[in-house]
Amino acid sequence: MAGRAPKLRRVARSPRSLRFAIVAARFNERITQRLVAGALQALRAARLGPDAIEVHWVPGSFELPQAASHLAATGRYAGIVCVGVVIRGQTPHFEHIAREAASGIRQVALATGVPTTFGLITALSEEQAWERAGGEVGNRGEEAAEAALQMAEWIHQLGNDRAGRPTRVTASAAGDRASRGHVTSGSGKRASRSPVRLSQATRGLRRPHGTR
Ligand code: DLZ
Repeated sequence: MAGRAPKLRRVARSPRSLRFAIVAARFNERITQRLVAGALQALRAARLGPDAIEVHWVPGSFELPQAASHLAATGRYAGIVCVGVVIRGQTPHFEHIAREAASGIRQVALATGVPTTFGLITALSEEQAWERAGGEVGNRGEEAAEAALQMAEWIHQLGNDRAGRPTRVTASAAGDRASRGHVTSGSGKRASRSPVRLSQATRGLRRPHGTR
């Protein structure tokens, strides 16, 4: 059985100030549209502001990392969701595109610090792709949007900026973080009011869901 991503119930920081981008590959566009719809549904469920979600289209999945990199460089986005559909053809093209898209998206996330998530379907057939675009095996776009929301919230709770630098370094900030349960006490126990959503998310990620 295929796995499902855990749902984020709500976003902790003022959601109206957050902006997310979806980058979508036009290749296999009818299926990708379903991934975009899934991603939009997840982001809208987080009650973001009215202009907080943008959709950018690129020719194919190979172009997703470059587009994500440009978007991340603007500094405007709390998260970027990449969606595309790569279906195995007669040649190794499929593998090159899938591999470059995956590693490029990871590089954007690591280099910029902006959560940039992988909502690609890599399928052996069109039928298998439809199953992962809102069919029996979930919606990879929706799951990638959930992941972007969770990562954006987690980075914010760490108190780091997107480049990984602490934004709040004063003693009061440290105390503030401790009181909200983001650090452990000297005894190694977690401070009393731990962030529920993050622990829920982490627990969900550890739960065995079977293989994809
Ligand atoms: C060329 C190509 C092929 C054969 N297959 C796919 C695919 O299954 N999914 C996809 O998103 N894009 C495909 N492309 C297009 C490439 O991603 C890219 O747009 C072109 O190679 C131009 O760089």
